[in-house]
Amino acid sequence: MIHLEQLILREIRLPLVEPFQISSGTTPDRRIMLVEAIDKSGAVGWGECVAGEAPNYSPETIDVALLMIPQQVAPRVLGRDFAHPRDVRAALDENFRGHNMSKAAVEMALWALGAEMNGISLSKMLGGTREKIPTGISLGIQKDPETIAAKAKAAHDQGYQKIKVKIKPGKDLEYIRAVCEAVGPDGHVMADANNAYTLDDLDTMKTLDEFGLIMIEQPLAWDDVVQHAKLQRELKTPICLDESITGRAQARDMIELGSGRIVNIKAGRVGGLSESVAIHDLCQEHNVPVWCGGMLESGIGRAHNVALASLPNFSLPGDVSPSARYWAQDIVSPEWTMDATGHVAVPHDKPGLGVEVDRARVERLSVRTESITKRSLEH
Ligand code: OSB
Ligand code: MG
Repeated sequence: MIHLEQLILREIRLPLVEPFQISSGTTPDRRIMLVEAIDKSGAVGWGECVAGEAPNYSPETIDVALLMIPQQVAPRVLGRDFAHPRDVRAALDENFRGHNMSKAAVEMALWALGAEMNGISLSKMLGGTREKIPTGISLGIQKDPETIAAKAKAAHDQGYQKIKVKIKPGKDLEYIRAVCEAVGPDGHVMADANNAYTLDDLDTMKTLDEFGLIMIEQPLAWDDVVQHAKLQRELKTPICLDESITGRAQARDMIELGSGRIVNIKAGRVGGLSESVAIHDLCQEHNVPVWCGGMLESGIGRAHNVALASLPNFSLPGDVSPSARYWAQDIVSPEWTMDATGHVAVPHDKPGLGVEVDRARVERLSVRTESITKRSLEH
C-alpha cells in the first residue's frame, strides 16, 4: 500500500551536448522538472515531467506544469492510499481535462515508488518481458544533407538499429536521400516531420514514399487523425503517429480510421504509464506495432522509458539513446549505455528504476525546489 506523504518538485537545467532542432523549434538546453514522491515509510520514487520549454510539440510547457502540479495534481494524490500504482490514473482523470504531462510526471513517480516498495523492477511491475531494448537515434535538422548523412553514418556504425531524421519542407528529400545512401541497404531509416506538412504536399510525400523508409512519423497536424487516414491511403510507407495520440481513445480512432500503422508511445504525452500500457495492449490486439518515443529525458525519464519499452509489443527500436548522446553528465548512476549491437539493457533485477539518482548533482543543478504536503496545501 502506498500512502503518499510528500511531493518535491525540482527544476533543473541540463545543457544538451548539441542543440536539438525539429520542424517546430530548437531546444538548446533542457529545463527539466523532476518529481520526487515520498511514501510515509520514507520510500522514494522519481518521475520526470517532459513538458517542453515552449508549446511547439504539445500545448503543455514546463511553466504551466509548475502551476498545474501543485494546484491540481498534488491535491488528488497527497495523503491518499493507493493499493497499486495503476489506481492513480483514475484519481488524476476525474473532471480533469488534458495536462497529460503534468499528470504523467506524478503518476510515473508513483509507479517508481510502487516498484521500489515491492522490491521489483519497474519493468516487472509493468509486465515487461524484454531484457534489452533495441535502440534508435533521433537526429535533429542539420544545416545541409552532408552533415546529416555523416551523423547518420556515425550512428549506424555505432550500432543504432533505427535512424530517425527530422524533416521539414525544403529539408526533406535531399536530406533523406543522403542519409539512405550513407547508411546503405541494411540501415533502418525513418523521417519525423513534427506536423510540418499538409495534404497539399502530397507530391513530396509520394517522393518520400519511394525511399523504403520504415515509417514516416506525424507528417500532418499535431491533433489530426482524419487527414492522416487520407494520406496513409496514398502511401506504401507506414505512417506512425506521435503528437496525435494523446490517449487510448486516439489510438482506437487511428486504428479504426487507418490513420497510421504504427504508434510512438510517450508516457508523458498520454498521461502516464497506465495509459501507455493500455495503448500498448490495444495496439497488440490489432497487430499494430509500437515503440517508445523520447523527449530528451534525463536518466530518470529514460529509466521509465526503458522499463515501458520492455513490454512485448514494443517491437520496434525505441528513442532510448544512451545518456552520452544528450548530456556531458547524466544525473543517474550508472549512466545509460548502449552496447555495440545497439541495445540498452533493462535493469530488471534491480528494484524500482534500477539506477541511483545523484542527489548532490540534482541539488546543484536545481534552480527551484517546491515541497508539497497535504498540510502545505491546506495553507
Ligand atoms: O517528435 O519525437 C519527437 C524530442 C522533442 C520533441 C519531440 C520529439 C523529440 C525527439 C527526441 O525525437 C527523441 C529522443 O529523446 O531521443
Ligand atoms: Mg515525433
